[in-house]
Amino acid sequence: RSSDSNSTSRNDKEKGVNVQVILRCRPLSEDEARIHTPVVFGPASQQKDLYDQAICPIVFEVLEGYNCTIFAYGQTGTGKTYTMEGGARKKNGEFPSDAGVIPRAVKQIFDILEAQGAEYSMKVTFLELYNEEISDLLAPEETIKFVDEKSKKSIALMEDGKGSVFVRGLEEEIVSTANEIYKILEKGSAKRRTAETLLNKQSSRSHSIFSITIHIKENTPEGEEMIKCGKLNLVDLAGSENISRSGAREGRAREAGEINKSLLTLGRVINALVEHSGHIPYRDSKLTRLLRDSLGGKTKTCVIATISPSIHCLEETLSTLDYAHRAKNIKNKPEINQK
Ligand code: ADP
Ligand code: ZZD
Repeated sequence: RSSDSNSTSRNDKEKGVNVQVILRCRPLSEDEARIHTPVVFGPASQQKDLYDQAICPIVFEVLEGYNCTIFAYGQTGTGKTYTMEGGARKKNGEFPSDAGVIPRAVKQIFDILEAQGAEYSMKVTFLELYNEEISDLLAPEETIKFVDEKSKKSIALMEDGKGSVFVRGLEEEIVSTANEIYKILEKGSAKRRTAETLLNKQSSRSHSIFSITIHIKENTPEGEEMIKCGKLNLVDLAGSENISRSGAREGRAREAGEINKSLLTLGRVINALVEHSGHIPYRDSKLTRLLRDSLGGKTKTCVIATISPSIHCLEETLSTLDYAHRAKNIKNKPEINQK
């Protein structure tokens, strides 16, 4: 190209031009596809693909009596809520094709229990953690307005003396059908939105935890009665954008008070676990106290890291991949709960 027809070329000579780098991912070979358990779901993957291939086996384990936790981690706007909740419920009662992990897990649990003709009982909780404060998304209507004064006192993290943490005062709803849970989710979502508006919350900074506990009665071949208990925690984390790879991001984010203590501590707990440090700082945040057993404990844990394909998000994407890669090295020791 001639230099006078292109004004950048002079600039190019002075400032230099970056090497262009292109990344291309080929499809799986036939051999690879045969033994493949996918860990990367591309932009064209559907909610059903991710669920059937990665989440379905986890739900089976919950019904066998394991505690399991699924985290969604990533920058705001990359699809955490889409992955966990998905598209809204249809007015005609039809199951949405873009339903996410939570409604699909609920459906699968009831489908299996009904097919087995199992004797079971089930309860759910739904909470939000914002700025180190817990809100009960299932608490009766009135309390939301006083979330700052009242429920702060009634909701508290307590230790049971055996190292387990529970939320005192948290509403536990007993449920017996999938539809009941969908209604509860609807109620919880509405409440979350009200609280967000009322208290001027930025939703990308909150964590939500939806938990299902299932007790299943079974008879051993010896004719003895046995109770298996499984718990599934579904966690939609706050946006990871203000957490850098080294920990807290300096500068603007810090000044703006945007550092999310729980998310920051989660990262530190993961680092401490994979580096086998003596001290694991579980107690430094509510999130890590609540989910302690999912991080190096007896719970089976899965992290879904969500990323954007855009070049503008590259730095955050690398940070998320790095985080996911570290989380992969955590070793838990799952145990079946049975009595
Ligand atoms: P986050 O919870 O991480 O902030 P959202 O779940 O709100 O992100 O997703 C941001 C936007 O991108 C939403 O409009 C959502 O519907 C869309 N989206 C996210 N992931 C997908 C996906 N895998 N397929 C189609 N749309 C998606
Ligand atoms: N992501 C949708 C909610 C939203 O933000 O509106 S989808 C699923 C899990 C946790 C909370 C809500 C839901 C969701 C829903 C939709 C509409 C009203 C309430 C709840 C949902 C989707 C399909 C089946 C059941 C619930």
